[in-house]
Amino acid sequence: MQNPYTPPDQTDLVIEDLNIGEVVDSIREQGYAVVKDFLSQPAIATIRSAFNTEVPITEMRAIGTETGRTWRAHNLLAKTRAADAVFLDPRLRAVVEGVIGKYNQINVTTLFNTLPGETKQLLHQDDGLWPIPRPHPPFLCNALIAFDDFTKDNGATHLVPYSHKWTHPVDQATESIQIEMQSGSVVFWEGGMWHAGGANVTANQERMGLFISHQVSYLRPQEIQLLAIPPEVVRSMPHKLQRLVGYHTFGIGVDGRDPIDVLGDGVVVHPDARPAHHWRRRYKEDA
Ligand SMILES: O=C(O)CCC(=O)C(=O)O
Repeated sequence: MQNPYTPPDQTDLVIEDLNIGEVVDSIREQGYAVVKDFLSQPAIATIRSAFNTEVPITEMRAIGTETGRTWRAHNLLAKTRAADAVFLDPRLRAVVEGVIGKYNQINVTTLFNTLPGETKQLLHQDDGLWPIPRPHPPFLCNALIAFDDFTKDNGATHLVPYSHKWTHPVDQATESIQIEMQSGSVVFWEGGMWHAGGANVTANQERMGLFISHQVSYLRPQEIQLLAIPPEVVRSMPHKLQRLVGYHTFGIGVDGRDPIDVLGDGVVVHPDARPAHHWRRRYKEDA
């Protein structure tokens, strides 16, 4: 029997003119892929406006930086519905499925704003949080969508191609490439890829991006979606998004019930369950 976590073959899959097989192959082989014009400018403008008004943002030190020039907002699905369509975009869904398999869920959702004066981050691997010996199959698939143009000067992401297959830690001086891309484009990378946010050496150009990380559904997410998004907010989400934030059965579900039904009625006890003395009595009566 095939392992259900094995990603499907998407060689011939094309969605909205995007050759999913090529993107997935590139992520699996070289560790990353860039898709130009993934979001249209009107879509970017709408989401940006919602992010500016609905989503509080705060200073958060990025890995290896001390300047306070990185602003972030985490847990976006709890705060706005403006980007739901991005999470459900069939191209994103297919790429994630191609890299880590169909049983996947959301790991982290973040707005990154790298401000002028920010320094380069340390090279790191996002999947290093889970202490799984390398080499291992891909279990994390990341996407960073450019809201501003990403340039070498304003902090375009550094990637070390092919490093997702390495089993040794890298030296911080390891050569990297910077992913320059225009607003609306996306860079995907496999979770084992060594990468770093770049330095923003401009005087006045912010570098805003939407980061979406997915993982296999049997791992604990870095940002616990089940806790971070209040149930009343989850109830207002599209059904597919509810599944993606963790309301999926895992083994037996919740007392045999689908977690989405439990979300709906709050009942966490199986309808046939009774206190033990009830069953003992029945058992004795039957004997
Ligand atoms: O902002 C980027 O380009 C990458 C950010 C990143 O890897 C991080 O903050 O951990």
